Amino acid sequence: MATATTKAADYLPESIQIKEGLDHVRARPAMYIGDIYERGLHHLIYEVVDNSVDEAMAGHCSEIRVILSDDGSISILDNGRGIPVGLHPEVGKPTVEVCLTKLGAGGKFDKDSYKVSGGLHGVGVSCVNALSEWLEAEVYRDGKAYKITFERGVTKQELTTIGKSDERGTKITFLPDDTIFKQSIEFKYMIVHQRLKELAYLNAGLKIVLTDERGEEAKEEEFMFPEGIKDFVVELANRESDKLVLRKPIYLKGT
Ligand code: 0RA
Repeated sequence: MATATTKAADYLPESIQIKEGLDHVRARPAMYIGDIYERGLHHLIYEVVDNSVDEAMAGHCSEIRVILSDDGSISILDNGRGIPVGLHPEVGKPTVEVCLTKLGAGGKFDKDSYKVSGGLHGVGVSCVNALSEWLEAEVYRDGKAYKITFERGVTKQELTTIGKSDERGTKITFLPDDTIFKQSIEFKYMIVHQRLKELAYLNAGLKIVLTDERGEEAKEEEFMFPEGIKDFVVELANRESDKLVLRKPIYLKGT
């Protein structure tokens, strides 16, 4: 499909590979997100949130916000460094565009960075993009706000500066593609709640806020555990306090 923004870069081998990658995700979605039902639908969220958690584990992000919106879309915001916007040397496009379109480009390119990936995770935010009717990314860094938009993984509006900003971070908003998912594309509050709370327990001190703007009255919950896994053990103990053997959990830390 020719668009007004078609460029020479679109015909480079890198760009053709990107197109083939996204086509494969859409042809075989379950290979990437596990299934095309409720589990796979929610996997899209985890994929995006995991990138923000990585940024937190690298010590650059203290807060993640997840917002369920009335139109069925979801936004994931973090106060990390913001996905880089400069031109990617190999692809010749902004790095944020490469992260969101190239399979396996994921969040960071430095291999040493601490990643939460494992099992099905870490297939990358480009999979989420490919399986979304639309996706928008906003990056706040270097005193500016940038925005890029996609439809079913294909760049719709190239990266542009949308204004000045003193903020720092990344916001990703997407609407899952209902032609991919076999059942409802409605996110379930309790599924998201459970996952975000677990992530907060696993990342001591990280603040995760979940807001549900759908329906009559908005709902908001905040998860932040100063002592992380230790707080989790205390919560588990309190659930079955009658069977407690030890009052206080034994905590050991090392590498
Ligand atoms: C690549 C490099 C850098 C940050 C990120 C990716 C990054 C990715 C995501 C995805 C969601 N939130 C994110 N925040 C950051 C480091 C860039 C630098 O050195 O400034």
